[in-house]
Amino acid sequence: MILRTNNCRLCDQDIKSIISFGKMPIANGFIDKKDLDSEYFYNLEVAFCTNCSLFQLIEMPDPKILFNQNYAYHSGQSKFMQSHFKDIAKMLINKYNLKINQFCVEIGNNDGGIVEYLNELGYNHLGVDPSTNVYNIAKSKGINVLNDYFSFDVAKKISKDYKKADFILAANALSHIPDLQSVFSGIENLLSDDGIFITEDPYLIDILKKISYDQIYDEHVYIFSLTSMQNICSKFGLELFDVEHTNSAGGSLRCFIAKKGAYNKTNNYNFFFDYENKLNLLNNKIYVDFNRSCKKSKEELLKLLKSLTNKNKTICGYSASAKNTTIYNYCGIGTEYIKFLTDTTPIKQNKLSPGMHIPIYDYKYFNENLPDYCFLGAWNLKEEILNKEKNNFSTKGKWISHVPHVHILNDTL
Ligand code: JHZ
Ligand code: SAH
Repeated sequence: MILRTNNCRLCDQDIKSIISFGKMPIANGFIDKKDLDSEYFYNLEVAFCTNCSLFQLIEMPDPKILFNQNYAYHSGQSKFMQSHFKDIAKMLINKYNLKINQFCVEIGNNDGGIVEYLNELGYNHLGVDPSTNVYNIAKSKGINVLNDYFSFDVAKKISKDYKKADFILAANALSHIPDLQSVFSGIENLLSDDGIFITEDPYLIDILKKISYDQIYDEHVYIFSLTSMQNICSKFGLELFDVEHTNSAGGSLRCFIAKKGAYNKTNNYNFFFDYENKLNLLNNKIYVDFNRSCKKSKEELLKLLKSLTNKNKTICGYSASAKNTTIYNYCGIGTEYIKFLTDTTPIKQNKLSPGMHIPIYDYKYFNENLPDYCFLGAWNLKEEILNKEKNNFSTKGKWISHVPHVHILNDTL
């Protein structure tokens, strides 16, 4: 089933379409050859609300099609994400003086998450994730987990079965839940009177400035800014009072939210508020420029891949990230340019990439078939990957990245 909206999913006002990426498969829908006939497609198109500025998908598949027993993204595959989650746990302990009897709930903790570290340190916690395969991995680590979609009803049940939460946490999860009414009224219900909800997702301004249009795909039904997040909170008796910019997921906004009036707004909040006001997120211009830049990025990537292929250079994609599904399908990049993708996640291996059907192999295959060029599919993990490859692929071949513009690393095009 496809969830389509013609009005803002928050305030029901007019939305303005920004860019249509065309027919798109499920971003994490890595597929077996035998299932190709039943591959699922929807129309990937983004819009912004002319009233509250919320950047959102017009169409998306039902979350049950995306998040289930076969969910392919496992955060445990990245050391960077692990240390990022550890840092959030440390922040709760050092900045907020987290006490052993306080209760932390994480929405979308996947195969571990922030609660993995809270569990190791003996703190009272609960993770909530609907994808059964990653839920099982988290459970096997001894983490307290609930296999469900966080919603108003689930929040009420947690309040009843456990207690009100002192902290609710989410990383790359809130932007994945279309029903804002249910999720935010659930947060308001579950949060204690002086509790804090800390959530981080890719930041709209990073995406617009880095032309990282690959962050736009079915799972990211919303791409938040401080402005749109505050507009959401204000409808549910909540208030955003502090923000931090983090380098996770290619540039994210970490939002600190509480019951209205519970905390004073910080200098950081005021700084980002002024910054976004100057950018004017209700003005079409910034999105028209983005649309033009996306088209240019597509043309330049195709031009580079064509010219390397004409010179008989071999190219592979390093990682089979969800983001790459948007790039490969929007640009029309298949095996004529990219021979294979390599990814460390077992569930993605020996399958085909969504839509363009590029084969995905493990690291051993990559090592035995080192190409001349690697497209850095997980550019957000550039440091971790380049460090891992400095004595391997990087000694033989070159890296291609499209962020913030198409280039070969350390080369001028
Ligand atoms: P990576 C996913 O996006 C989906 P993706 C989701 N919607 C989201 O918001 C973010 O995550 C948080 C592999 N890898 O992080 C592992 C290697 O092969 O860019 C991953 O499959 N070798 C929830 O999929 C992929 O790369 C390595 O050495 O765009 C990275 O995916 C390393 C470090 C990773 O997220
Ligand atoms: N927090 C991790 C995982 C992000 S993947 C990280 O930052 O790496 C997004 C996760 O959100 C998936 O595990 C998915 O199953 C989960 N998710 C999707 N909808 C959800 C919902 N309604 N409630 C809780 N989790 C949800």
